[in-house]
Amino acid sequence: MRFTPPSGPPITFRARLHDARTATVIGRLLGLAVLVCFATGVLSHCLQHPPAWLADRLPSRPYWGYRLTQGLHVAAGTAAVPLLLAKLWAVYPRLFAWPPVRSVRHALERLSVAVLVAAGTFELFTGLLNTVQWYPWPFPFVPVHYAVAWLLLGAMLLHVAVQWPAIRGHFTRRSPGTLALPEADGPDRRQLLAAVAAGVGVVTLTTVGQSVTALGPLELFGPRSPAHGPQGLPVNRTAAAARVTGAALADWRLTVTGPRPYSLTLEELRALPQHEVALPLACLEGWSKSARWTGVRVRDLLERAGGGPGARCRVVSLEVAGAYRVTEMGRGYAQDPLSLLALRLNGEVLSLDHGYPARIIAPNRPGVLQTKWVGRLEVA
Ligand SMILES: Nc1nc2c(c(=O)[nH]1)N[C@H]1C(S)=C(S)[C@@H](COP(=O)(O)O)O[C@H]1N2
Ligand SMILES: [Mo]
Repeated sequence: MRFTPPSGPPITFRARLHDARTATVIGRLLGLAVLVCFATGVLSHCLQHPPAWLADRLPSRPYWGYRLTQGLHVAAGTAAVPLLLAKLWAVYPRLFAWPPVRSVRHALERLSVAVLVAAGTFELFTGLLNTVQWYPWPFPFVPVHYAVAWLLLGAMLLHVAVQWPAIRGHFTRRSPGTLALPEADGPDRRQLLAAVAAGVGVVTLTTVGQSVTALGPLELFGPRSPAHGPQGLPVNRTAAAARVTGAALADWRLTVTGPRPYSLTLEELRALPQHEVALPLACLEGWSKSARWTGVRVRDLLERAGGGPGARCRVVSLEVAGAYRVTEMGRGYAQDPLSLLALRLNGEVLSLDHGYPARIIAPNRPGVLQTKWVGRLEVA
């Protein structure tokens, strides 16, 4: 490819590795990763902020569903980082094509590429920093990451539509476009793709241990590794950060409001029928870990307050302020026998950081909704 700047000698890029075939091979993997991130991200968003008509229909099974989809979300996003870098590298000579704008169609095409690159970089960058719990920006992560995802999807679909002739010509080894390339380009491309594959492999293996317990030993990002933290579980928000102190808990009672409101001391709660479940805690930042929880079924507590078989509830934490102080529990979750107001974790009384004296644990749910330091349940 040749680029003639307005002044000075022309620059020639070697076509090999900056050709359409390389861009297509990397692009379709990147596209796949983006689609996986998009689908799992929209799902995660629906579980956290369901529209009213959906709230009571959300399925609480399979109990490992969110652990799987959010693990995929973060793994696909992480793998997309080396893919995006390789893709940009493969196509960057085109950014210097001259003249910069040849027609209205060409101008639109370049604009869509600019949006695509910006949105893609933004999503991967913010997502990656989110997985290490670092928020060095002035906007709220979740709504902005979600909104830009739609922009990215739109720009990607437009890009595929505009580039369709080139993509189709290079999609498979037998595509007519491929045959026109010099034989000598083959080994170079294979080396490049092997390097990209190695990059994807390394970032995946060193991060996926945060949700695939068997690969935990390969995890390189210790602070978030599920092996760390009291009682074998990491802690995102500590009791100190939530300003839940021993003093506030001294005369703790669980209040349940509804047609027949009541309140219970911790002793009285412990005297109710206890159930043990094995459920994962799956944080949307990417780590997840299964644990044994013991406590009282949410549906039993709601029933006692006069909530019928279709009862749902609102969960209110003792936490003074915070995005997850109040959470909603739709009917599907509230009535699932696996949903507990847990008092014990892995055989021990909950530690303060894990939500002592009582916390919610329910199947197929984002970690942000597994409310800690529960003070009140409101039957609706
Ligand atoms: N009240 C309250 N509960 C909360 C949170 C919170 O900020 N406040 N954080 C949630 C998040 S984001 C996660 S991932 C889990 C983590 O639970 P753990 O700290 O016991 O591992 O708790 C959830 N429960
Ligand atoms: Mo979380």
